[in-house]
Amino acid sequence: MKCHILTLFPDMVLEGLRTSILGRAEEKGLLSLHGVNIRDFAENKHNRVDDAPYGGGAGLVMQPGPVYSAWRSVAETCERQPRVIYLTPQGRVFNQEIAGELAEEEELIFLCGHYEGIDERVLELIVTDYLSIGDYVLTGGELAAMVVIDSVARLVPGVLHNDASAEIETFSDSLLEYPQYTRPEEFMGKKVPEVLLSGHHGNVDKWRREQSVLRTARSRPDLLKKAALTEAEQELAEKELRKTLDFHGEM
Ligand code: 6GU
Repeated sequence: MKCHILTLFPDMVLEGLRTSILGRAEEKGLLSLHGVNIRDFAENKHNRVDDAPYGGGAGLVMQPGPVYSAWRSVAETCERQPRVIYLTPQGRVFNQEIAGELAEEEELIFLCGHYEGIDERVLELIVTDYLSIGDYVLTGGELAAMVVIDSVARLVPGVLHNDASAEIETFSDSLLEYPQYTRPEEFMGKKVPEVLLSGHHGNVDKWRREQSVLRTARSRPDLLKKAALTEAEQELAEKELRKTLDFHGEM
């Protein structure tokens, strides 16, 4: 998979993403990250790419020309025109399902805005997808692009050592992950749950599944609606849910 990132801060995005697993994926040729500095396409000798908003108001708006030229410089190297993802709080809220959908693409272009945003006309011309990473405001799209690229790239076959681990964990079945333990067997007086030391895989799986259900009921009960639970698991979840409600004095 090839990701082009159009941004005023390519080093921030590339250094962040290359620090760990994605850096190794790039060395293995499974992933290619390409930063494009929008400032390199400035149309004046001061390298300015922003100006005051028409109609007045606070802040600066990124001009359409440099953004369009930066996109063209990538698009003209592509046989098929890649989707162009603009990171903005106005977008559709990103989730694991969208990550899975984007992971199918061969090539993607991410556009990061700064200041008060980007001139609407160039967005209308080049953007295919508007994505937000949640209901809070960031100073720019770079951190959001890093979040999206990280979660998409780890779904590309071979990027994770263990392909199964991409599937087992949180959200693939609408349940949160179970707790994990490693050595030592006792830490600060706290013991590893006995069942995990038993070597009985059936019991271990059963315990982990219960923990997933309990955790989801406790912290993300909204996810339970989508989870495929057995009748026993549903009862377990409801019992835990009632406990939590009692605790918060809501019943
Ligand atoms: Cl995608 N961009 C910015 N600037 N802020 C955000 C966001 C994106 N998602 C949540 N907040």
